[in-house]
Amino acid sequence: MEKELLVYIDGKYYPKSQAKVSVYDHGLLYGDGVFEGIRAYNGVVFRLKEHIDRLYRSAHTIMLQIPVPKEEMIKIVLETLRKNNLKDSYIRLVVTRGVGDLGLNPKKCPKPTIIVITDTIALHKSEAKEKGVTAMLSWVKRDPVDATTHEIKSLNYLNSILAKIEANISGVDEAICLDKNGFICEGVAENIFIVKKGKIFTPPSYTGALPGITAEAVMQLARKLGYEVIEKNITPYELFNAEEVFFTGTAAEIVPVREINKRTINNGVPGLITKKLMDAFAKMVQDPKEGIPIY
Ligand code: PXG
Repeated sequence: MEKELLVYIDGKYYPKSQAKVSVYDHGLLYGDGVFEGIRAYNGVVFRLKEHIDRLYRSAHTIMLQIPVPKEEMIKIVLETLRKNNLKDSYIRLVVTRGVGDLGLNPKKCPKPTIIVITDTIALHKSEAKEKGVTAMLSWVKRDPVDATTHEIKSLNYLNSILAKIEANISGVDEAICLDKNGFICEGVAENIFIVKKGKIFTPPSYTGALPGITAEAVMQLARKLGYEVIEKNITPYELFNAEEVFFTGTAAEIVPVREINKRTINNGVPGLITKKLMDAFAKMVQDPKEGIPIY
């Protein structure tokens, strides 16, 4: 039998089938917690420091005191990967408010729960990357910046899940959320970019989008390749008429969008700039300088 993956919970390692948290954990009861989705490529954890920084910013915003310093958290992630002999991996780092009673007051939770899941990830190129995906604008507005904003990578993902359900029942691959003013915000777990007259545009974080680590890397790559990248409000009209549209995210990497609400983008094929960025990104993630080595 294949050996079970080990999961880190609060200083101990448990086989996947026995990796459990209390039903009194406020991460479960109230979605009170923060997380990161991270990837390792060929023995290097891509932009791990940036992910850890973002985790601590999310925690700081919700006044969750992570009980270990950042350097220790990096060590925990690397150690979990080593325990599982992983070189290419999907890493899920979760810090919940911890165990409390059946009231939402976080004061009742003395100790946050730290969970590190490192699992395998399929690396082969999917059809989505070659042909592009279909998407729709969802009726579900992104949580506003003066509420449970997605700038915080919290355990509250119902906003994204509602949008994803709409995509599922409509038979398209992905959903795109608008902000409360009607501007384009982001995909359910991806940032969004459009190309217009050779320039690249993406919504600013004040639409309530997560400041994506892949998006940041892609903006750096695009500028290096000589493209202008501009953060500005994007209307649905601009999206429908864009020359190219693509998503970025840790899980998605870069994915071209070929159709939105039945409007074809770029004749339904991935655009040139999108493809250039996909190639550059595929090289970037293999660069040891872009992350922290596991071994
Ligand atoms: N927006 C939102 C709302 C996200 O959740 C992104 C943008 C892209 O950010 P990064 O930093 O990944 O480029 C995300 C990322 C999962 C999973 O398992 C979710 C994300 C990333 C990885 C895994 O659901 N969300």
